[in-house]
Amino acid sequence: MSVSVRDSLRSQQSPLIRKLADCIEAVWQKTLDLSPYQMPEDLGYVEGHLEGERLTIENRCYQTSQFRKLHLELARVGNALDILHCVMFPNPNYAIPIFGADIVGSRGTISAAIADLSPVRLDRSLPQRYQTALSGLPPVDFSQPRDLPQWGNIFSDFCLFVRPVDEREEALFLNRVQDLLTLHCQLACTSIPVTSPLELLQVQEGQRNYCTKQQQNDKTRRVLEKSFGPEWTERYMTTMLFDCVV
Ligand code: BLA
Repeated sequence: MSVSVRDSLRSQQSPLIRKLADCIEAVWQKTLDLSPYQMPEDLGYVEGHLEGERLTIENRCYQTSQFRKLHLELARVGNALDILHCVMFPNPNYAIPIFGADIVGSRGTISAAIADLSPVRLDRSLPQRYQTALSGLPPVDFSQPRDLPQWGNIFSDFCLFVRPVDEREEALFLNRVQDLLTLHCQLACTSIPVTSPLELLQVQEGQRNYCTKQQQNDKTRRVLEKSFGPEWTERYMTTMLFDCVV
């Protein structure tokens, strides 16, 4: 399936967001066999403005045999806030981590750039193949690392959460996410599905925990509630951003 690169919102966004969105789709297209994903009809393109500025959201979703949902979202609040959100939810019969990334930018600066391969195991460890591959990546150093919030105990020890201060750090972040993503797609494609009912349950529980914690991100919730109200936001966060299938 071919992926269109034409995108109205994307062309207006911060360079790092634009580049990462292009990069994510390019890696997906190169390494995975993408199929269409049926998203709720009214949630592909959304605009809202209850109070204050208009919030525009564009969603792209795909699926593959290893991933029940690949989700790339771009959002913009007025002319002030640019957001990229990406999550790759594995099918529950694959005991592989959840790739997630979020970038929040405002008027030319990026305040938050986060990317991780988050474990689904209860002990928060990554599969050995992932640990080995990730340990082989070159070290990265950012001048303004950020602290994770309390709900952020879902992330791995390899989680990157920074405020990139200049173009060099933005490029470093982009390169590192490209490495993480490429590595993940390659490892996912060669991973073997789990068959034991216990393992299946454990993966489901891990994915559910990931979604429940992400739904506690008040910063995301507040932005959405301002434009769409609490009910719509609850539905969006639990069906589109972090839906647990089980
Ligand atoms: C932070 N997310 C934020 C912030 C905003 C949003 C405004 C605060 C920025 C800052 O502290 O500088 C907003 N993010 C959004 C909105 C959407 C979105 C509106 O995705 C969607 C429409 N968040 C994710 C994913 C991860 C994630 C996949 O969606 C990680 C893989 C993490 N975002 C994340 C974290 C913070 C954040 C850890 C910091 C939260 C905090 O400091 O309290």
